Order: sequence, then C-alpha cells, then structure tokens
Amino acid sequence: MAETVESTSPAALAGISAVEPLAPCADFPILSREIHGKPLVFLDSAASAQKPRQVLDAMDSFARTSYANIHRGAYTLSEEATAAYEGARKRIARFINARSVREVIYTRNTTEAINLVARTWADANLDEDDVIVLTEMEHHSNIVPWQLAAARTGAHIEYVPVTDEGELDLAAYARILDAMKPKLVALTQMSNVLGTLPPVTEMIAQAHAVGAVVLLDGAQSVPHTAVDVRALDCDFLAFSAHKMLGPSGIGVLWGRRELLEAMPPFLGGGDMIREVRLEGSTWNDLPWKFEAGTPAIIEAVGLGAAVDYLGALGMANVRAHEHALVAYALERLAAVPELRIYGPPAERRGGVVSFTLADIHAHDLATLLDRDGIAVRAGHHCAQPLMERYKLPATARASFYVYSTAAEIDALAEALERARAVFTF
Ligand code: C6P
Repeated sequence: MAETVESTSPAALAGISAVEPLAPCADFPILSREIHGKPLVFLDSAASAQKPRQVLDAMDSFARTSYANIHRGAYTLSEEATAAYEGARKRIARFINARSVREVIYTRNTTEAINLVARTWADANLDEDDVIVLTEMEHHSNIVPWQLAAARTGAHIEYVPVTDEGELDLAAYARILDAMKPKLVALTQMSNVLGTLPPVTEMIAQAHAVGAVVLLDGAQSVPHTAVDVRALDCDFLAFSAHKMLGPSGIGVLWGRRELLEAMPPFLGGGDMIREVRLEGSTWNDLPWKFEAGTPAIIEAVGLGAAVDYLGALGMANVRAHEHALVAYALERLAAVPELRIYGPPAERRGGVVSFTLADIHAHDLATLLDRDGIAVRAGHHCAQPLMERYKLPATARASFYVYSTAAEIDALAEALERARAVFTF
C-alpha cells in the first residue's frame, strides 16, 4: 500500500501516507452520497473539485447577511460586500505570494484569464516577426487563444514537442528559444492528461534569458502545490477557483504589475473606467481596469474561503498527500492486466493518472465504473494535440485531491478488473 512510496518522496518526508484523506471527508457533504447504491468514489477532481462546507457556508452566510453590489453604494451592505470581495483578493495575493494585491485580477476562470492576456498583451506586443512558444501538452485553453492572437497579429506559433514518456523535450525547447527568440512562452505547470510537472522554474529562466515573457497555466498546479509567483519569476499566472475547492464562475489572472499597467483593457463597461465622456473614456486603476461589470461577488467570497481552507491544510502537505496517492495508484493499477498508463513516474507527476484498458473505449469504461459509484473522466480531456501525439482517441483519467484515499484507488483497480472481465468475455 502507501508504505511502498520511496523513502525520499515528498510524502515520506512529510510523514504523509495515502491511507488517510488529508482533509476530513466529513467536511465534504457530497462525499457521503451514494451513486447507483454504491458509495461515491470521486476521482475527477482535475475536472472540478468538490467543495468543503467551509466554502459553502462562507458563500451562504455572505449571501444571507451581507450581499449587495460592490464599489457602488455608500450604504452598509455594499461596504460590507466590497470589503469581503476585496478581502478575498488580499488572501489570494498572499496565497501565491504576489508583490501587490493590484496584480490579482478576477476573471471567470483560467480560460478567460489566458484570453485576457492573448487579447490585450498579445495584440499590443506581437506582429508578424514574432514567435509564440507553446507546448504539445497544453490544454485547448492555452492553445486556441494564442492561435486567435496569431491570426490577428501575424505572429508564428512554435510548439515544444513531448517525448514518448510524456515529458517536454527540453533540448528542443532550448533550440527553439535560441533560434527563434520568442516574445512569449505560454506553458502549463502541470499536464491535465499525463500529470507531467515540467521543470518550469528552469524553463522560465531560459525564456527570460532570450527576452520572452512567460505565462504559466496554473489550472492544475495552484490547487495542488505551493505556487509562489516571485520564486517562479513568471510574468502571468492563470488559475480557476473550481479546481481548488472553490466555486465555478471565478478564476484569477495574476500579472506582473508593470505589464498589467501597460496593457489596454480587455472588456469595457462599468467599474473598469475612471471617466466616461461621449468623446472617449479613461481607465480605472489596477486591478479594476480589467474587471468590467458586476463580477462574481459571492464566488469571490467562496474562493477566499477555499484559499483559507487550503492554507490551513498546508500546500506542502497537499502535494505530499497527492504524491503518495499517485505513487500508490501507478503501482496498484499496473497490476491490472492489459491496463496501460500514460505519462511520467510519480516523482515528476501530479495527482493524475490517464489510462486505457485492453481495447475498451474510455467512454464505455467510465460508464461501467459509474455503475460502481466511481467517477472518472473519459475523452480527449480538451488536449486533442496531445492525444494525437500518442495516437489515442481517448483515455480514462483518475485524478486525486485532499479527500482521496488509497482505498478509493483499490476500489478503482477492482472495478477495472471486473470491467475487463465483462468486456473480454
Ligand atoms: N481542465 C480537465 O478536466 P477552466 O475550464 O477555464 O476552468 O480551465 C481550463 C483549463 C486550463 N488548463 C488546464 C491545464 C486545465 O486542466 C483546464 C481545465 C479540466 O482537465 C476541464 S477541461
């Protein structure tokens, strides 16, 4: 079981095993549900995480007692709502070690955060002589906005290939940087399909050495490991609340202040302006320059509560727990006949395991697992270029979080063995 995790692993160092959940399951009301008469085994946190009652209660209590629009009314409720909304921003800034709270911009999600940069920074800074570097393991959210930006500006996109083992080809990356001197590198801090954790600190330093700006897609990293924007020295970071125990409908773009100051606004409307005249308008200060219209106020309160909850668990412990789980999962699932796992070893992987079983279609597998109460994602995981690279139409994917346990991985492995028996009858 979890004791097989090697002694120098983050889990072993933190004294954490995969046997117990890191967070009390009682905090997560949904985990007491049954699906088809079986206890729910939720293994799809990479798609969206479940919410602890601390987050649900914070949103509920705010909506019941302090809700009003923000930044608008000189009355008590509006002042309380503004304080709650801006207070959450301060906690998020601390969570990622931002230099200033003004660098934290609320968006709808990671996708909108990346689109914001691809619309404003890219349009103002790129032309047909410029190169954008992406990788083959990006989620569609970190490909399509740049393809649209390239179509508008004439910039060229170059992709860092992935190896057969599911890691970035770092020699190719160095060659691309050297030969093409890109203006922008946009890459994921963790693959949502393979779980790969690229060496982003080194990659950012290499990109900066040739003058590139670096955007990190933190959708799968910020929920699962300590992310310190100053230590990483990145220029932009995008992430979503719903993958880190918070609600859907809110995400974050963090950006280096001088870059954000120089960027034109993204969306126009209320709150993002200083003055509007019929002849033209001027813009509000950061971060509100990028927050047009009534934002997701209750959701910001939820994200603040999620950050508090994760902070209390300790992000090093979250990482250690998931490392123990993924190490156990790789070993336990490898024992299932005809099961093939994709991606790197546990040391360079987050809490995600993509697999195929014999020639059973991933969707059929996921449907069968659901009969056993087990929720996994199946499909291309919004990473079609990566799936094409491995000639895979689809995989099934199990992903773990603070409430996951080794027993759930056992349940998955046993259900997969039963599924194989059904399909290969
Ligand atoms: N991946 C998954 O099941 P949004 O939808 O904007 O909150 O997040 C987009 C996104 C961007 N980058 C990465 C690396 C991601 O994993 C995701 C979301 C989910 O893998 C839903 S497709």
